[in-house]
Amino acid sequence: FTVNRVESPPIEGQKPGTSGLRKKVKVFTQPHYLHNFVQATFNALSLEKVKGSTLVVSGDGRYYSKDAIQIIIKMSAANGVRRVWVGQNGLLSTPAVSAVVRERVGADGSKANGAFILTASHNPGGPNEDFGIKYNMGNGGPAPEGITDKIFENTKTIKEYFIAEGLPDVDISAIGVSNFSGPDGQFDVDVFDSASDYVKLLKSIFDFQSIKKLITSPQFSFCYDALHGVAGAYAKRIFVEELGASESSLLNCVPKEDFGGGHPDPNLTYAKELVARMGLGNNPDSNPPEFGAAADGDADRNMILGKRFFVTPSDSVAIIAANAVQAIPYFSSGLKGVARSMPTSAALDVVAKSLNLKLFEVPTGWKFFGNLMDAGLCSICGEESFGTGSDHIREKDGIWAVLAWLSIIAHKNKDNLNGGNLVTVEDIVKQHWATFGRHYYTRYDYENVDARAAKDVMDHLIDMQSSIMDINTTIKGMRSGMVDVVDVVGADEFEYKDPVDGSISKNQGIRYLFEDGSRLVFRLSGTGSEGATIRLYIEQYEKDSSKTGRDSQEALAPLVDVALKLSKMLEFTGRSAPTVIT
Ligand code: VG1
Ligand code: CO
Repeated sequence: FTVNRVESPPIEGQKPGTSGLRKKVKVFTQPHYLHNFVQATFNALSLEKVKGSTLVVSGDGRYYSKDAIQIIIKMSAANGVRRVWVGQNGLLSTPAVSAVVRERVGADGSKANGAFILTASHNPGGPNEDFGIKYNMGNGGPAPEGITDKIFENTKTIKEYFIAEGLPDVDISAIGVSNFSGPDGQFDVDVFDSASDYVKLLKSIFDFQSIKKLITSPQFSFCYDALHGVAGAYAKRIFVEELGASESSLLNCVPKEDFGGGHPDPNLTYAKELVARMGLGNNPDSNPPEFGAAADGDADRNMILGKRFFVTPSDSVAIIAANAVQAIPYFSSGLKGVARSMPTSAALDVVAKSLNLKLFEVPTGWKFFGNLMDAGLCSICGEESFGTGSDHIREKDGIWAVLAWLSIIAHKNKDNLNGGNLVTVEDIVKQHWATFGRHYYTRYDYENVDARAAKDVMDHLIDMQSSIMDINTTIKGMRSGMVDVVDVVGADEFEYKDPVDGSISKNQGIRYLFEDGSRLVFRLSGTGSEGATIRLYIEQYEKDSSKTGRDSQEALAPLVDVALKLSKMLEFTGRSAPTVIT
């Protein structure tokens, strides 16, 4: 092949968000749009580093992925990349990409230097929906802000990109290596099995035998919903072939370009089928399984459910941390530390305190956990947004979280699987609350709000922060005679200083902190592709074990009321109710 230099002026709006660049497919398919972003990334990494490198290119298989992969292969070849690794059919979950970057060794002994992940995660897919791309570094984690800022700067000044001419489309459905030669010498495309490296890694972390014993025991029943995302490419291999689950326990496990028309977000609103199967929501099944879980489009998120029981993600990470050393072989020699994103509830903090572990509070987005893990400061981390993971890779990991839960259930029932009463998911969570107290938690999302109105809400919330006294007067006024909401004692915008490299990230969410540890957090989403999404996070701690069994929406109602009035949500946005409650 030869190298073609294509003149291409900057295209507006290519700023990577919380997790890469996500836009409507129609935006991505504009001439030069994807090309400019890919070249801007190569330029940000520096062309010397790109030359001779090995790159992984794959994703959740959503619409436009196949075309995008061929474009990125050709641009890689033209920019001097030595080899591109592609998961079969272009499929690799986000955690599997991270595992492949860290663990896979090519037939010629090569290791990967980085990866383009093609996903818009939990956003819907299809010709009228979303596509996305993000770059991960040699540690297998998302590019840090220093790099994503540089990419964005480059997209604003770009003049040209390079693309191979005379390089045929590579058949990504067939495993094997194709060799080509260009001006810089040889260029290879290596299409490999999407699951094997990842499965091998998971088997080195968990005790598959004890999980299998649980799954195949008559007291237990299991269900997994991939919402037609890429988790389906792993579910059969792991849950059925390795762990003995029946095929009928897998729901929506065939990956589809449009996720079957659904919204591949594992929460109580969008994972309707699983929710019903687990005996929750409208039309609940009458005989639900003991355990259910779901994943998002790129399989880095997880929702954990018990029989008629929902585990909040903030509780989930706390419970995994509290039980990891006993239940998961990978952690048997102890945890290095734990971390959560700022809006995630402090349930993990209470566990950290009792286990005498370091706890880190980082901004939203997995990229902030990577430095802590690379520095050996953190073993387990999580976000309230259904993201949980550990330092086995540098992304959150949906299937890892499911295996962590299965390990804990197996451990709690190890002497119990011959006919005793199963210790259930609900038992485990309630026992946890009894020991550590409960953090009532809910998140309200206002999706697709007018961008101006969203900014007004935020500006108003920041303005008010100048006087705590006024805030408290306002709250007392709106709840006259009620004593269920205590005083605000602090209000700020969250700012993070990375303890490893000292970098500072500002404006990471508006916080109102109450005397009893309750919190209201407001932030704008950085993963949407249209308009703005306001996220409101509400949390209240209850130590008294006689009061930890309430319905969470009911328990939080007074605080929700304060949040909505304080932010003037209805006045600014015209929304009387959120789009999604989790
Ligand atoms: C959301 C979540 C955040 C998560 C991010 C990427 O970001 O809140 O916790 O890390 O999505 O997850 P935002 O900026 O929209 O709040 V994924 O599974 O979309 O890669
Ligand atoms: Co995701």
